[in-house]
Amino acid sequence: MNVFYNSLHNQHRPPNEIFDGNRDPHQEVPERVDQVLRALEGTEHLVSDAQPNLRERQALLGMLGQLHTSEYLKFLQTTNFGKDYVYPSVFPYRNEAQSSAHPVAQRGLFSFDTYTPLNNTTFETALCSAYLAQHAAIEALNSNEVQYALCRPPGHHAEPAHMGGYCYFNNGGVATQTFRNANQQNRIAILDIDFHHGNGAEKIFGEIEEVLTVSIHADPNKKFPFFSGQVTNAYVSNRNFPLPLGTTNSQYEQTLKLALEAIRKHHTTHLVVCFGADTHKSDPIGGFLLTTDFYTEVARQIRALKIPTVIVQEGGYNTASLGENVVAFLTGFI
Ligand code: SP5
Ligand code: ZN
Repeated sequence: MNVFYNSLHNQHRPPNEIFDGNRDPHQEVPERVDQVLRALEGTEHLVSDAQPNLRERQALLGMLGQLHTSEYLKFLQTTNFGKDYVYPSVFPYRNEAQSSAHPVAQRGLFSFDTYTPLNNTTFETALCSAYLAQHAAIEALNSNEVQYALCRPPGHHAEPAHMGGYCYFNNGGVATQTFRNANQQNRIAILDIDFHHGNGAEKIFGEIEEVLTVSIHADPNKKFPFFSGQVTNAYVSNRNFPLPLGTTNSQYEQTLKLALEAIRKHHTTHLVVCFGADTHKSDPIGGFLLTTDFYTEVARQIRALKIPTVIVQEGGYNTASLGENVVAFLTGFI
């Protein structure tokens, strides 16, 4: 399988996330990608460093404009955040009718948490991460073979006008939009199997019938992002499958079958899998009990759909097991 990564990902290196008033070490570290690359050594997968040229950059920026608001993109692209990471601290008090150009106000306006800091490298690394998803989708269209975008920073929490959950641009959305733009008849499903709810895709595509967003995730009463991911919601083309903390392989598999059934019923022509290994039993911020071998089985069941597929990397924070978990997952597709 083709694996696309960005060798400059390690410029994105926020030292801390602010949790409960504490500066905790940031979980979304460069070592994550390094460990995956190491685990891929000695496998048959074809790893390449994929950087956008000038024309591809322009195309990608245009596509990001179909997913995110121009205000949000302009904020990320043109603000001088400086070398040290800055954090939002004041959020709109349910009143976006009045705004302020003050940097503190702007950071709060475009964020929904204090886990997702900004500096002068953020726009570029997030752009290069999103490019991997676009490039993988183009390859999938050309080859009909499954492709893997080793994205970092991740994307599935990024909303039209908000960063959050370590995410800035919605990478899975970029892959989806690439499939949509290729042919208006394409019917896409996003299957989000990160531990956390895929709020970004739900918000971006929830009203678009031909894009089905499906997410299997931890009960949002207990886990981030808290404010979305319940079974019942107002979207027309969306299925949410919240699961309790402590979910095991066999419990997860039952839910996966339902999710795949929904994807079949949608008459899906193209699939985007947002894969997070934070469902693993060893994950420091997760809470499911999935095992490494089980990821191969999950992948086999997804592959049985026989739909052109792009896999986009999301979370997974145990750097010691992330590599083997990714390899286990990819193994199920070959
Ligand atoms: C892409 C992705 O998986 N984003 C997940 C973001 C969730 N962040 C939650 C961070 C809270 C963990 N801190 C717990 C510290 C307890 N002392
Ligand atoms: Zn996650």
